[in-house]
Amino acid sequence: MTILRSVSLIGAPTDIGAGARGASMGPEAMRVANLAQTLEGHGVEVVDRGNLSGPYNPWQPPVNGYRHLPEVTAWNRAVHEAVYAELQLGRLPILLGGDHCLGLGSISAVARHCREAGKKLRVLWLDAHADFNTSALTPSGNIHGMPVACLCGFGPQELIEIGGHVPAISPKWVRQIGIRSVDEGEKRFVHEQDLEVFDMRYIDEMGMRHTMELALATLDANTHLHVSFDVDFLDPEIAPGVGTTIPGGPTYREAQLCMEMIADTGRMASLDVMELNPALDVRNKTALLAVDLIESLFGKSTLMRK
Ligand code: HAR
Ligand code: MN
Ligand code: MN
Ligand code: MN
Repeated sequence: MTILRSVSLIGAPTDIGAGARGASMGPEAMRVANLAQTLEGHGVEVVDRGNLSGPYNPWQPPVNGYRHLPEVTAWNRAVHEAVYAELQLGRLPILLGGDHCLGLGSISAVARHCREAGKKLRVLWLDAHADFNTSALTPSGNIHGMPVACLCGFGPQELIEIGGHVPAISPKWVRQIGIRSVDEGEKRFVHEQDLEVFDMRYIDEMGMRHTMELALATLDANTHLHVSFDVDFLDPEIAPGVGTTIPGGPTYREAQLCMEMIADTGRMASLDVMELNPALDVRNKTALLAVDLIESLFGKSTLMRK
């Protein structure tokens, strides 16, 4: 196992791409839930780089199918540079969102790093949503519903070119897990682009173990594994602190197994923790749960293994 043991926390306190306010408080809630200290307890060296800054949320309606496109672009540029810098230092960046539009800045940086280092990339997208909308398909204009499409080259020029290479990634590198809310047009586009989606129906029928075996298959020593964890992946009964709760998500045990199987690969080299919304949480329980699951991602398990 070669889990990177030097982690950098990067806070991105904004809800610029979301449909509800409050994800801007996510990074601080993760700190209050003792993320750094908890990882240190597992032998991980942690540096907290503090928070990035960017434009405030003007809370405007969509323009040509996008809400806050200039502000979303500025935030994603800041995230891209910060994540890229940590990867160049050989560290494992944990992006603390912030809404999921910032997955674009983060993953474009990971893709750039991999391109330059001659590495393969696998992206695990843990989410209730496919986040594969375009300006023509979106019902809301909220850009947190679009980052996967933008990464694959479908979106406004200023967003798709953030990593300097269009498209930043191929849909073939992505595995989506936990999906249970996809808009009508988005659904057609997911099929057209042949995204590999393990939706909740699949997890119900085949189980989380089989799902993760497939999602993690064919990783090799030269693969960089990026995990983009949208907290609304989890069932809202256990994780109410998100802006877009969708019932019927993974249980506590299913989520733990998912994280433990990722840890077992030893390949995770970057992580996003997105959409945590403390304004909607109950006594910070969703942040505490996220910390608990991140511990498992870093190899905590009930008993000693191997
Ligand atoms: N699909 C819906 C839209 O585009 C909702 C997207 C919500 N996305 C997130 N992140 N919360 O996954 O508006
Ligand atoms: Mn590297
Ligand atoms: Mn998402
Ligand atoms: Mn989501």
